[in-house]
Amino acid sequence: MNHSVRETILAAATGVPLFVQVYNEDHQASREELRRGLSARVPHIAPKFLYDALGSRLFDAITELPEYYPTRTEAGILDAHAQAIAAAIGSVGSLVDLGAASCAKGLRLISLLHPQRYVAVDISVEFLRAGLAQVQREHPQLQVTGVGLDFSAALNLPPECVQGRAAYFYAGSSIGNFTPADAVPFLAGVRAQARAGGLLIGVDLVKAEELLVPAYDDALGVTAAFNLNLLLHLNRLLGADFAVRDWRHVALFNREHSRIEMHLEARRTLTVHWDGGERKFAQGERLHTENSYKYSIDRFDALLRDAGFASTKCWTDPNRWFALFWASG
Ligand code: AVJ
Repeated sequence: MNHSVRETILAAATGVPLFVQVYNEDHQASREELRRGLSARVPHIAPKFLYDALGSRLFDAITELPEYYPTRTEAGILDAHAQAIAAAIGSVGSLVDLGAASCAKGLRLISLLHPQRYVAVDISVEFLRAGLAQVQREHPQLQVTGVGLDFSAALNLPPECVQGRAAYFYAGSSIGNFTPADAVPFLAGVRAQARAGGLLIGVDLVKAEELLVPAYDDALGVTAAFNLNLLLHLNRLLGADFAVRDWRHVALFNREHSRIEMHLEARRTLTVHWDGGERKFAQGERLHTENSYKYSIDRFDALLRDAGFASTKCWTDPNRWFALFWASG
């Protein structure tokens, strides 16, 4: 980040949201990553590529589906235990919302914690504009900053963005996109930045397959559209020629790894071409597009402690479908 951006952040005023695209995506590097994934023995694409402009809207629609319990269950936990959660977190100068998207959950926490500054982070700063305008309307005195940043590898947030004691918020069980082995260093990085503050994190819990699988394979086909839309994004990024109708959405629960997997399965034998390469897919062959790990409360608590957090508190819903942890120390 250059000098003038640092000064802009330091001078952040109240009343007008400030927007910063910290990490201008290295398109060459992401194209290389995509080509490698498509050419691998088991073809795979990282889930962050699900979130182009349409993908982000489709994900928003997913959160309203009757089968997709995580978003509303997490909101219910936050409502039911609001006072206890606020007391555990204590007073904060900054609320840092990781993967803030529409900022709907951030708004709930702002009302609960009364920070001076709200820092919303998402892979593209464009996705934050509408949500942050709403936040600023409802809280005119709040310092509002939107940061466009791909933090799927590591959270390299400019330290200038965060002032005072900070609560980091990672909602919706997005931590489930990391393998447990990768989640530990990521969480350790958040802990290092949070220092005297801490992390409020939502985690989806292991439950019956009859509840898990429909949440990722809904009757309306919105999740199928969300998954298939990845192909349109790949066509644009790579100059590829994926035909959406040649592919089928597959969601399954892999019990051995305790994760939902999303795949795209070729309906017929076909060859996909892209700038500088191609790959043949046999009928039934799959492209792996997402993992969504499901935890037990004890297992996730152990993961937080492996990441270095000394103290954890946990709240859950009556069905024990979802958990919210406050990790600090
Ligand atoms: C945004 C990663 C939390 O894993 O439940 C929803 C993404 N994928 N439906 C999840 C998702 C398909 C979601 N996270």
